[in-house]
Amino acid sequence: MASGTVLIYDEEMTTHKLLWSDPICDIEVPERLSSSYEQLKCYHLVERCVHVPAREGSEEEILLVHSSEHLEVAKSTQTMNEEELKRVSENYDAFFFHPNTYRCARLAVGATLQLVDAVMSGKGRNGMALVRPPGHHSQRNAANGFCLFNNVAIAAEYAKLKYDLQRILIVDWDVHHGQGTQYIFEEDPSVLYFSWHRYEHQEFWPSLKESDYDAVGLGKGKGFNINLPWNKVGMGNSDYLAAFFHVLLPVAFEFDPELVIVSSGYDSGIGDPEGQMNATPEVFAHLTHFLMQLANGKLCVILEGGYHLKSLAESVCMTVKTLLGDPVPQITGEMAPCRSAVESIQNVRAAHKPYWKWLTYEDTSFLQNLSTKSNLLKKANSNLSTEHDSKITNSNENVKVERFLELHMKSILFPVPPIKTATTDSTGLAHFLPVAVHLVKEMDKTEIKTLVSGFYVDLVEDDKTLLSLGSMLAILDKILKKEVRNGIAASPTPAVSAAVALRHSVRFGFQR
Ligand code: X5A
Ligand code: ZN
Repeated sequence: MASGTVLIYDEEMTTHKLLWSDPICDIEVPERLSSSYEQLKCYHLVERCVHVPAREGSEEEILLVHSSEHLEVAKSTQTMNEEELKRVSENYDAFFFHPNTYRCARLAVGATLQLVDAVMSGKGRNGMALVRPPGHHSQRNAANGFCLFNNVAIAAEYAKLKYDLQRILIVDWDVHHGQGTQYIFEEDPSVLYFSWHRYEHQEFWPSLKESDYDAVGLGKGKGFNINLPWNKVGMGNSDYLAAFFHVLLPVAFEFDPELVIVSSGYDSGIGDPEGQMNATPEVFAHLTHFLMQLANGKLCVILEGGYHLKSLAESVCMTVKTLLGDPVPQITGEMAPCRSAVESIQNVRAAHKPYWKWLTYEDTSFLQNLSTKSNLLKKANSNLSTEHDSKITNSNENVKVERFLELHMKSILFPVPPIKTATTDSTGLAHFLPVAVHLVKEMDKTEIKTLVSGFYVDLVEDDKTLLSLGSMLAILDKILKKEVRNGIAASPTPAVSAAVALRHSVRFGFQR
């Protein structure tokens, strides 16, 4: 049974870099990878993962998606000088070649396939691959938007072939439309592609008509391409969660994928210069957690964009932490999607109603009402936020996202108000606890005897055991009354009392 979380990272992918000045491409820097990995180390997440080495994707694997012409052009750049590299790069919309780009792109493909193999073979339950260059803009015959080979698309074709999969879900939460991935699977009903993206009524790059909600797929693939265009910047946690609740998750559960692959761009997170969105790192923990409920947990997360180094790194950590099974942090703040988000969600739901019965069954009249109510009514019902997260960024242009995240992550990871922990010892244990401690009184010995005499006949004569039992039962009582979440009992015979308490929690606890 697969249990671990796989992490794939190869420092060599930091050698791909921009050699000349280009204000469009200069955000795609090697530090995106190295600083994310450093932050994973900082949170002690690296040591909790199963490490699988990257490898080069083979030519044959790249040709699953790309033309041999495209492969040959990419290959030919290995021996070029700067001037030649610049000239080839200019043939594409937002791409740069470095002499080691081809090697890095092959490692990015190979790392992605290694992750698919690890998850499909059961070496790991799920995992993440930190790769550069990214992939989702790359097309059969073209580099585009910092992407040379479409790592995720190749992985989907590879998984279909090698593991005979019939249904793969690709979730693209990068802030850009992965038009490359859309083109590759447009007619393919075995790959369900979902992408949300900054669109602004086609104003935002790549400014394509086919990024809108009415591009639902072609031929046999109709219904298997889902575009959720954001027509305003500043989308936040509530907008992303609403998109998951009301669009992606109903469809995904009906589709019932055998494998989920995430085109995991974090330029949809707060502070990103491209996305201009407001979602905080912990929302990615929730998105990850939802997707872990599909495909028996077989989830492969592949890095795409993300250009605010701090925001990117924290969001990567949130994702890996969740893959490892840690509890997801609470989301605070405005919990209603904004008007523009609701409109987009309604549009994509309407476009896909012919293809997915779960969209028909869900009653979303409440969303309809929200989008037509007056501002006053909306405020009164506190249903819908008309403005985005004003508390976080809108009020002050000069807000430093980095500073904000520094404080924010502390409050997320050590939430207040704290979970209450009980203890029966006032001196020894209190300093271990991060939160306020409630003292509980030991129970009366005869009381305990009466309680346990039915099944622990041989134990109840021992005084120490009775004391331990008393401590444990007192805490158990608090837990059952929901006054505390957990507790520590001071006890002369810890092993005995723990064992007895466990058995008691089974006997009594769940009968109340
Ligand atoms: C992978 C990714 C963005 C390209 C933006 C070009 N690409 N203006 O985020
Ligand atoms: Zn992006």
